[in-house]
Amino acid sequence: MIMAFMTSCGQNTASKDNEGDPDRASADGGQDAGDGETGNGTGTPADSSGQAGTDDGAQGQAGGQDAVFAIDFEDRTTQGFSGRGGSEVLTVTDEANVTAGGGYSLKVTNRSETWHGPSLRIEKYVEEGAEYKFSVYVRLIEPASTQIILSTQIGSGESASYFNIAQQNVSASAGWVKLEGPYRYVAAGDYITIYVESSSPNASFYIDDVTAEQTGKAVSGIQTDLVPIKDVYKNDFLIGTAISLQDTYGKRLELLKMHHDVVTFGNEMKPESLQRTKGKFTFSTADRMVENVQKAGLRIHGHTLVWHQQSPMWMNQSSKDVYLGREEALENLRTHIRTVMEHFGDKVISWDVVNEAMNDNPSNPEDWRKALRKSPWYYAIGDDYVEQAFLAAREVLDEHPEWDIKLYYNDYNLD
Ligand SMILES: [Ca+2]
Repeated sequence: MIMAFMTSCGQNTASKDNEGDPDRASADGGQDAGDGETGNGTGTPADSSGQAGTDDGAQGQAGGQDAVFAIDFEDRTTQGFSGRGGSEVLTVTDEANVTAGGGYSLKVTNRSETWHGPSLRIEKYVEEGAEYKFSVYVRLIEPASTQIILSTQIGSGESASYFNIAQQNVSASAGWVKLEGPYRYVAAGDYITIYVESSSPNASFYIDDVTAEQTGKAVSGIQTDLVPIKDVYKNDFLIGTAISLQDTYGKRLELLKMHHDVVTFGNEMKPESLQRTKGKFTFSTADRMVENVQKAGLRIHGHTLVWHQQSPMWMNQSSKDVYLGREEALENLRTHIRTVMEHFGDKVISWDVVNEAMNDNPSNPEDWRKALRKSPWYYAIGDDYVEQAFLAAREVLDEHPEWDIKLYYNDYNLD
């Protein structure tokens, strides 16, 4: 069976404590880097102060009458921003500024997790169904470079969803860099934030001129006078796409159902989503998605049982760069695979058993051992961890001959 998965621009999925969906981040890496270098949309203090002499300073960076908010820290308060993790230190400072005619920005220090960063509650600004364009200027202090991500969180606790709005590789020497992107709030609610995080857990940075403007009204319905994509290819392969919780409701679900045969979850079945703490499985969000899409008649491809990212450290490490022994790591691997597969049973038609175990563009693809990514699983178990994962998954299937589930290895950039 062949499945074609399509992802749509601007719908990167992000997890709370990861640099977004690394599947997507990898694929988009070149493009992101390009954005940062073209100068298109990026700003520098010189650019902004240059405009200050002629523009009305009150207009700020918001740009136009659709502005929802424009935050510049010129009142010397944090203007509603708070630390996402609670331990971050947010300081309004005159050390840096990007606002035309202004002098202050928000300095973010003492981060210790990738998902830490300044966060702003915005639910009072968000109209369900409408699209907004967000932008923020970021100036990296340290390390020398990292990926900075502007994201939005919808909902809180276990039902929260996370989406990347914009992401860019930023260097400290680049000065102020503008991150900008759109997001349409198909589902809203009583807890929505935008926040800035980074792939380096300890990065410090300034932010300034945080703006939002409404760029699109609520969508009234889906276009139904089209031939569904799944019908066009019904004799060739299944049509699938990656989704998150909010795609399993309302018009988004109608659109999914119209064009697709199968879906996979961007983050909600990844190891850190299902077993962040050893022995404590958290299936509630994934279960809700399974129920919603199955009611709509969609099939599900499970993603992913074993991966080197978005997996909790306890699975294969005792501390940073210290790896568990082979037997302990194997037991963790097998327990996770078995528990997850038995939980979802034949609600899925297939699983990505192992994801992205190979290096990008390996120099000698003939030598698969040397091409293996030096990941925590590799260090803890050895170069047969991929095989061991498939054996563990096969064992579960052998105990359930009534299930018709295919096992896949998933990767990219191996041509
Ligand atoms: Ca400012």
